[in-house]
Amino acid sequence: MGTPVNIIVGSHVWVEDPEIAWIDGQVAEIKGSDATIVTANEKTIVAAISSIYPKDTEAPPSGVDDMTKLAYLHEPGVLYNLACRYGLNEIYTYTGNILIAVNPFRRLPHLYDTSMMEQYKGAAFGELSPHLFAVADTCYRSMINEDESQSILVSGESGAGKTETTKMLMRYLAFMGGRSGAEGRTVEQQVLESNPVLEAFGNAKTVKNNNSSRFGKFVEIQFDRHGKISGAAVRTYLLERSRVCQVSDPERNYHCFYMLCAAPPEDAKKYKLGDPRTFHYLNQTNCYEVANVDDAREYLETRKAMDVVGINQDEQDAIFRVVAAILHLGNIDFIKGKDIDSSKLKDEKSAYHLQTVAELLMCDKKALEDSLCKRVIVTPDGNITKPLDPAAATTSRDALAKTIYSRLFDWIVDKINSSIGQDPDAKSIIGVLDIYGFETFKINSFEQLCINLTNEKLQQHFNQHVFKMEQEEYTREEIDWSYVEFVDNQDVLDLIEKKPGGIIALLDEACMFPKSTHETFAQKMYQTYKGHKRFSKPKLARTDFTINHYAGDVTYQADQFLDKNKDYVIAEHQDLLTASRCPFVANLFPSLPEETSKQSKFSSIGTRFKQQLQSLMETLSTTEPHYIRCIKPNAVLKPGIFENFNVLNQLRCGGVLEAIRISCAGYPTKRTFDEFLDRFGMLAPDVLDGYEEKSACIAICDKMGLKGYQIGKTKVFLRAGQMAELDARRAEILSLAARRIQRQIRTHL
Ligand code: AOV
Ligand code: MG
Repeated sequence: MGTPVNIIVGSHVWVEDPEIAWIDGQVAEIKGSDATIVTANEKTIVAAISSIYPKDTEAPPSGVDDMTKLAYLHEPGVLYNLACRYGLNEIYTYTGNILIAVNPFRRLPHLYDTSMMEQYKGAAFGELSPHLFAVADTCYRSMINEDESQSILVSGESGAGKTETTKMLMRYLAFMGGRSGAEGRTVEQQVLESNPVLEAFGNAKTVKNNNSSRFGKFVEIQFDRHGKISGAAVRTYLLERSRVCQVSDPERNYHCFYMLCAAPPEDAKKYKLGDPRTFHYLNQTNCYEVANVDDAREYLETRKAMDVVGINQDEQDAIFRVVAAILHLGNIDFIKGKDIDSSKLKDEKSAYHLQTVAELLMCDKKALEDSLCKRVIVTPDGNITKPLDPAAATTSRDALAKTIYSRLFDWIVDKINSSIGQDPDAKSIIGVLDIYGFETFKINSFEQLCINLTNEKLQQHFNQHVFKMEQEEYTREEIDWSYVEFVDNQDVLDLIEKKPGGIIALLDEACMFPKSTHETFAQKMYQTYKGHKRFSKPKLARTDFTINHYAGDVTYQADQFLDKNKDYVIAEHQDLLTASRCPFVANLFPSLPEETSKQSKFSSIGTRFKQQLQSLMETLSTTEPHYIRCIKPNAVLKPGIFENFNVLNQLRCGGVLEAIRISCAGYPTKRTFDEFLDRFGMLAPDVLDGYEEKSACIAICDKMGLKGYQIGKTKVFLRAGQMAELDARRAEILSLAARRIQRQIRTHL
């Protein structure tokens, strides 16, 4: 960000504060490179001049609706502006054409009703208050007018409001592209109703969000040549599988499990369900309810949404039968069997649940039991059956539950796609991306690496876009921008995904080599990336490694990387379910070609994810992007609380500060000739008469000795710090004038 060069005694400035990040104050004294500042709460702070920023004393108290209107574009200015607006319930703010949305954590129904949509329809961007409808409308109109596909990229951390934003965007697009008066199940209704269906199976209550999406989603809405919605496709990314068998307080498993337990008695009875507290996959945590959510009602709503989306009664039945089977599966326990290292069912209860699972999945009970507690080993001399000990049998049980659940989820996504239908002749698309933001926890594993890779990719896309927009403005104004540079994050991307040599490639190699352990994998990384700018080994670490991401350092634990990267269905499980008498279940496990089935060939989750991302980026590159950055103002999920440090960190992770840095590398301050003269005409009153606007601006800049500024066709472009320089001169003149007046008053007295 720009270095403020001109700070003088009396300047209003922002200075760092350990409690609220930035505090405003006034410079009382300057000594060498330090300034003494008296802050708003009457503390005296000495700080290096290079670490303080000028404060715009003329900024409106209610903030500005576009950050680029700030006289000083810097971190404290941006933060303070957002905080002011949030206090007034203005949750949306632009930074150029990026929309920043701060989660209100309270319902604001008037903000999203039909009359609001009517208002934004066709309104010029920036004419009305910032709003996600304005972004959606711009998107829709550009698609129609410029005949170009569009995308809206929504990002932010968990609970920031991405999914709510996405749903509202889709509503607006359905409003614009729907067929008024159309009867029955319209494409746009199906598109909208796909949301509750996906949420029932892919969302869960977490520490961070009561309705957290545990998968990424890209919805591609297709439009015909009349601008009407003609089809849609949903792509999903990396559903969190571990949640199916492993949850901890205060989180829950996927919503659908609780819904089904709360279903009307005839349904619950059909699936032999009841109190969720009786199921191991649900009772590892004490959390069964979500505030303001009625699972019984959600069940009926989900069924209704499934109807709209085109999942028929039989299919719905089968889906919930599979969900119920997973719950019963989790209640099958094992104890030591007769033979060494073998296992058997623990008790009558386990036998009952085994029986129930077999009934629900319509498979053979004995075959189910064998698939859980035995393995067939292929040897050159034929197959040998090896028993599993109770711990291994339990792992096998959980693996089966996870596999079935993730296949079920994929089936639902495919079904939604085929039922809504794709329009092969679509003229253009609008894509909406709702994907997990940058993550850094105490313990970061393989999932975080994939998530953060996604964010690195999107960040690169974002930077290139911001940079391009900036350059376009310079070109439009016909100014020279040849020396504006920006740092790319290609080196981090290479570190993670380059083939060969990247982390994912090394991981795949380790997974294919039977003797590898997470230790050998870590050693290999330490050797390969020794001295890499973006990679480091924490002191004393044996398997941890740190990546220097654009949003900061993240230390990953390599412990479970190998396991988590391996995607295979255990052959016994595959065989069991392929043979199910229920066509729905059998269909989830289509039989594999002979040679792959027995060897349970390794397939890499990391590599598949990388390819999915690649294909997403290719799609995005054919569209004109629009960005929405969601911000979670506090960690307690309550209205009215704005935590400065927390927000700053998100502005950093969401690339907002980076976007500002990029624009600061060029000409962060742009003022039309008019605005410029209004503010600074007083610096050279003589030039105001006679000169036309443009020459007057040049005359003022030259008189003030500015170097490197540029004059465009309609605007003055100032380098970082030059605005402060001019303001300081202005303040000087104003205070001189004030003193002169005071003197005059005194002499007259
Ligand atoms: P996320 O999608 O970003 O998190 P959500 O969109 O689920 O976050 O939002 C979290 C919660 O914040 C919602 O359930 C609402 O209660 C509230 N909320 C968000 N946006 C609004 C809004 N515009 N108006 C009112 N309330 C809102 V995650 O999927 O966890 O990454 O994984
Ligand atoms: Mg979400």
